[in-house]
Amino acid sequence: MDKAELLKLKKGSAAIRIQTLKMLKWRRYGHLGGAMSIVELMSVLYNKHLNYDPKNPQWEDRDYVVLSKGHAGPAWYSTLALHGFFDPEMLYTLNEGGTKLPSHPDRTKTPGVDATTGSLGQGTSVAAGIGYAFRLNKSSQKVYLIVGDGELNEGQCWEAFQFIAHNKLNEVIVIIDNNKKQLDGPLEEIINPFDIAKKMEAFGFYTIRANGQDEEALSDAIDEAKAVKDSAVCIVMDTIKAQGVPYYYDRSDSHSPKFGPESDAAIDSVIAELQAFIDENGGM
Ligand SMILES: Cc1ncc(C[n+]2csc(CCOP(=O)(O)OP(=O)(O)O)c2C)c(N)n1
Ligand SMILES: [Mg+2]
Repeated sequence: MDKAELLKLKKGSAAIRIQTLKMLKWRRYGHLGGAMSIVELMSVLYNKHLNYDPKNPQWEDRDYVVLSKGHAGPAWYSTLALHGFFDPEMLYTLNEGGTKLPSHPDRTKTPGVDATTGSLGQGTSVAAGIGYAFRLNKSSQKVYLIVGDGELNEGQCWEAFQFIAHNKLNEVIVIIDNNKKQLDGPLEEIINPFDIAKKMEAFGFYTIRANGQDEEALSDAIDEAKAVKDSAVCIVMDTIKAQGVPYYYDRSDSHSPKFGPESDAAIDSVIAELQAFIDENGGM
């Protein structure tokens, strides 16, 4: 990847992280941990890999995104706003009565959202159905399915994965956010998923591992996934819960904190650093 393209992706991640943190801080609570770990992925998808038209979100030939770990909605909303789907001011209605931005995505409310999610597991079946429709239509569209590692506790994921693998449904690009934690602690302590990549391989997936903090590695993994023929395909993305906000790395409330003076200061310093990075590199 050339330097200019990589810089665009990195600035894109910085802008999404800033916007998401500002929105959550304004709301005073929210799913910070799982939103932060998909920021780089969102930048790589919306700045490079997805086919979409923000002025026509229902464009027939678009690629789809299914955020099965729906609680990470705020990172997706920031991404959609920054990419022209709606006015960024709308972000400051997150979770309010009557909002178009409920904490978990709703396809009937938000431009750019194609699947209603939040009840973990269900998005996997929705994406399998969308991918199968692409297959029946002989379409080259893709659906990017983003699944949490804790979400894999849901049996429905494995039913959908069997269907995807059986049909060699490479229209679905399964991306597992392996941030090693779920709502109330480390996966290993709650329900150990063991080796997720090996499991996906055993289920019949061509499986790629990628560093989910590294835009270039993620983009290469998506290129590799798109090129796979005659097999289901999965990217296991290695991330950190609350990625980019070190204050939360060792805290037990990283999943969905309520903010106070100490966390406000930590978040403000992350925002300032990221904004300086953008400004030093020619702005957005
Ligand atoms: C069916 C269902 N059960 C429980 C929940 C409550 N819940 C929301 S997020 C979460 C943890 C998810 O962990 P993970 O998939 O690892 O998400 P991430 O670490 O990316 O935030 C749980 C249990 C839910 N949303 N849906
Ligand atoms: Mg997790």
